[in-house]
Amino acid sequence: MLDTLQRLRWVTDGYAVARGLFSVAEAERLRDHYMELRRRGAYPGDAAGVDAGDSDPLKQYPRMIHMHRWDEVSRRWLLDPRLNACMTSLLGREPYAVQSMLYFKPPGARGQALHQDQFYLRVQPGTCIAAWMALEPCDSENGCLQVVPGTQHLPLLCTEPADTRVSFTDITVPLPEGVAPVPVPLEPGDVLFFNGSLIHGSGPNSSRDRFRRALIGHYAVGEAEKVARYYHPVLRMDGSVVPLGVSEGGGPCGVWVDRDGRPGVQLVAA
Ligand SMILES: O=C(O)CCC(=O)C(=O)O
Repeated sequence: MLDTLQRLRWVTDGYAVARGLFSVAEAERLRDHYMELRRRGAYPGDAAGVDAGDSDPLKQYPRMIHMHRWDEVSRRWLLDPRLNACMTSLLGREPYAVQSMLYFKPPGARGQALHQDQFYLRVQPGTCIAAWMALEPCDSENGCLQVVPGTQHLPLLCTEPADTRVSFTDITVPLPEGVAPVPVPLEPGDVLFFNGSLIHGSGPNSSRDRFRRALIGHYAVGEAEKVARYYHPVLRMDGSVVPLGVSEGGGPCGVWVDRDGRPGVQLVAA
């Protein structure tokens, strides 16, 4: 579970790590399960069609999305009482489950440029939370997640084009000078929880022969009334459907400005 230091980190830095929340054996079983699913073919929600002959490793092993809608193993993981207990202790209330994702990130695969999850989920009021579980050792070499501590209080920043040589997504958010993301190395079964406004992303997998498989759940805070259409149906942690409204994108976004020598964010029309 989450110790005192991690709870404090959630408040000050916007993320927390639950070491060994799942056993190594559970992580390995999940890893083998998704490799077998991927081997068998394509599924609704895949980020791209599987193309074993493509030179892009991400086309050979595309991300799986929303597997919990058709795979019982994924559904059980997304609603697992251990994830619920950690998030409830951080948020003071049970969250709602809205998305599952599996990143295979084979050797040579690009990462995902810095972003804020709320840009996509648009949870209102409040925010979203991610539970990012390592299915094998994740470190800087194979492209572990990187976070920018303390950015959980920022509004949504205006996006810019990303460098698609190192990112499979084509937008990113800028950081002010002197601010850099920090890697969060994890062991199999460790779960990183992070706030939906926290700036995060990952670099390429530069290892020669190591995958970087991660199972990710996205959740909305329990006081949420709306979430973007793509994330419906919304589930309570007991698996029942909760009828939330649909939120729209758009509205102002933040740009970095100098405030007496320190970086601050000013909202501008998008
Ligand atoms: O696993 C990664 O490399 C990126 C995942 C991510 O940024 C997310 O789930 O929001």
